[in-house]
Amino acid sequence: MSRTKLHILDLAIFGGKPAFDAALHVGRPNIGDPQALLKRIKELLDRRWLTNDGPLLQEFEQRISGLIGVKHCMAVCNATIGLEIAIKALGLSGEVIVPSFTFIATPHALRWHGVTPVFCDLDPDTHNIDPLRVAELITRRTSGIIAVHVWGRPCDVHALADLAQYHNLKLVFDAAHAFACSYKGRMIGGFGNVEIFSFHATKFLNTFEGGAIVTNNDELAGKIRLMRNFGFAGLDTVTSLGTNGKMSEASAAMGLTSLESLERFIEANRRNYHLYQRELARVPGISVSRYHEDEKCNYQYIVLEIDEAVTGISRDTLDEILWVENVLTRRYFYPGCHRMEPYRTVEPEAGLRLPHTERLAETVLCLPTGSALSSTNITGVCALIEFIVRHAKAIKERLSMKPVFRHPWKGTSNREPHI
Ligand code: T4K
Repeated sequence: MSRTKLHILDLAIFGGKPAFDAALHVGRPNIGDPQALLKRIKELLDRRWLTNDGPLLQEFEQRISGLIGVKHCMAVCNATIGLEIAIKALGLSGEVIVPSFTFIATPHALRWHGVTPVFCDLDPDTHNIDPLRVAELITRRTSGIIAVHVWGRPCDVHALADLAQYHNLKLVFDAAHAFACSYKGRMIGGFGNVEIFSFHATKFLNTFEGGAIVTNNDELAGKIRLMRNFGFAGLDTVTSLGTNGKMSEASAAMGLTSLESLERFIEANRRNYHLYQRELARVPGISVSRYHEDEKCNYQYIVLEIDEAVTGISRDTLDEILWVENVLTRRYFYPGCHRMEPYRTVEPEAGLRLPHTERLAETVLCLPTGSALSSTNITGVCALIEFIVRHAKAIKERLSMKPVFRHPWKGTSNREPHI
């Protein structure tokens, strides 16, 4: 249950009691059947086989391949290492075109390997990299494109594939958000040279930490398998450079258990999405980004776009007010990777050629969702947002007059308490 606000002084930012007693998080993990997980953990302990291509890992990889309809799945310890292995295996060098509107892992994986990420603007309707803008950035130094299926909504895969083929570029999809989603009826995972999923705790399907590299290319898959395990091709034979990208048996156990609840997780996210859509439809200036429901979606992000000219309140003020009410919204992917280090120093004016990215980074707000959230939580959050927008003018006036209660973790650090 949430506390109803009758007057703006009831808002926690002005000293009222927070709407929610316990924090509502974006990225609260979905947990499958704990008994099934514990059984698998007990069995793996009994087997004394904890990592290095164990039976649970093999089963997990087969399940993913079958589900996605892709030939090869190499599970990894996280998607960032997955990206790095893909970058090495494909021999990316020089410049690679990436969106700036993504999690910092995407450009960092390139830069970590001495490759320069060239930031590209997005399509404001889809939030994904715009193939027309990609085309303008291709130079003789370009070796590839890493596109991101932001929020699990597919990129313009065919246009990017045409571009990559015409210019002889490698094409990688950062599919961290897009497990169990489809593009034109085909599951994401089989496009480009390679795609990478994330199974981090905050993703709708998790392995605690983890990810997977998927491809239909036999030769590339062989290379990636070796690279994931230090380049070992036998007990004491190393045939290539490699790293430790292995997923543990405990993570695979979590993955298998999570997969058994996959449909339940998607259904919870779908319900939440529809409820948010319905409840927020009456709030002027706030729109919930839409999923294309003729495709398979995982609905794992609830993404608001806030039009301050209509709401009368900025995204950042709304975010700050909601935090003190215990609604821990997230400004993904503010301020845009091009405004973060080391990229900001390299190209301080990058924002000038990324107008859509800049606007979106200022207007997007992600709301809590997932199986841990009840429908009363959602109606409570929506009523709160409606109240704030309805009283935007008075709230802004009051905010300009008085010192306010700020969330203790806001401003100093972006980390929340472990609750
Ligand atoms: N590419 C893209 C496009 C990505 O979005 C990501 C990751 C990657 C690549 C790299 O994937 P991995 O290498 O991580 O597999 C979170 C996640 O840590 C990150 O995986 C994710 N994207 C990103 C979008 O979100 P933060 O910095 O926001 O995490 P944090 O710790 O602030 O947690 C987010 C929320 O989840 C908080 O409200 C707390 C809650 N939470 C978190 C954890 C870990 C829980 O309730 N329980 C938990 O166990 O990055």
